[in-house]
Amino acid sequence: MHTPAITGTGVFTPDLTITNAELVEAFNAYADRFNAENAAAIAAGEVEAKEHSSEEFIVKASGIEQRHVIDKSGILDPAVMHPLLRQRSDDEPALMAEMGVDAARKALAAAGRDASEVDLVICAASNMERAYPAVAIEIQQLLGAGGFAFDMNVACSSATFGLQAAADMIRAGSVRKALVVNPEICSAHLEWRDRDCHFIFGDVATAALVERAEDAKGPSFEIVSTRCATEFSNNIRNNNGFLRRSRPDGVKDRRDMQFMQNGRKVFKEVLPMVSAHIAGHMADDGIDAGDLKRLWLHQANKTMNDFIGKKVLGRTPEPGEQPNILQDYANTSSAGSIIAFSKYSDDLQDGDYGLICSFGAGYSVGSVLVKRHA
Ligand code: CO8
Repeated sequence: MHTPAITGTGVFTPDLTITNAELVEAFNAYADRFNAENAAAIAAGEVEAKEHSSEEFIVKASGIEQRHVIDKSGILDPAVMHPLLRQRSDDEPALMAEMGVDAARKALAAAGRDASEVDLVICAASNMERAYPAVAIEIQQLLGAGGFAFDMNVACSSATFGLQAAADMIRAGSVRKALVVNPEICSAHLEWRDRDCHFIFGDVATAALVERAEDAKGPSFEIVSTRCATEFSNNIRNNNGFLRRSRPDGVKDRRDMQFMQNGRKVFKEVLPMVSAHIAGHMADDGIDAGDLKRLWLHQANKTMNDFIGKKVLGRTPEPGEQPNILQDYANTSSAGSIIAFSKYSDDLQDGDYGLICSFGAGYSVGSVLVKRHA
């Protein structure tokens, strides 16, 4: 058996940002337009009027201040309200592949490795822009990596589940160097016309290189252990899929083809699940709260993270112990905890322990216990 380690990470951040002020202005213009167009139906009680969104609510309920997006013009146009992304020919790189390759190259550079040394690419994300061929295989080809590649989807937990799969294969010896890539184009499956969720998501891509610990050229994070768990729930759901054409109702613009959630229920049900999951993982590995130097949590909601941090450490985390990036990136699904890990891990000292944890649709929760080797 071999010991796996994360030796490099990379983040692709789209240049464009949408502030809460821009988002709310566009949403409210859309709502006014919708209400004017549907005035008679609203007056007859057949259609519900759209209420305004508010910046204060967004910051208070989520902690999100802005989000990065691939396209901003369509999202902020009250007549469009979704990103406008150019149709690419089959000979061009897919958008997810392009974003993933950027993050992967940064992870390889951080580890001092060449893509030709990689023998596994996992593209782990909450939605794939096509059914097949796997986006991971395109990333493998664009990078010039060897071995094999496959896609996987566990929604917000895709990255940690991908890290577990890569770490287990490195342990067993079936691969030697694995890239886990998480391109998340959340803006394309978010319903920007729904004020309950229009502020939640942003776009990004992350990547992590996992190698045998003995191969690390510089500082690394040994993957001490991983733990994944799932429990079926309809509270976060997207019904888009290949059966769409076969549905007898013929409705093209169904609400359930985009992201849907019962946010309150998710909040209440996922919090205890995650806290118990982390506590169980740490207890089985003999790690006390006092041993844990950092928590890189899924970036969905600041209050949620404050609660989990307090529960896991048994006290309010010191600034920096549980870094949040959601104020700048919003929820980027599986990429969130990896952005936090990538940006806030260099200062850990030799022998320090930290824990990456994701949670979300499924429900799913994944944790990765790491140990710094400086
Ligand atoms: N502006 C003003 N008021 C608003 C707005 C708004 N934008 N939105 C809602 N309100 C109103 C509501 O209508 C409600 O009014 P009333 O009390 O009259 O009914 C009131 O404000 C309170 O609303 P909520 O109860 O919904 O507010 P919460 O405090 O619960 O906050 C959150 C809402 C932020 C959504 C919160 O519940 C939350 O964060 N929940 C957990 C969410 C979560 O972690 N989800 C995980 C999803 S991510 C995942 O798994 C990946 C899926 C795949 C990726 C998809 C990419 C698109």
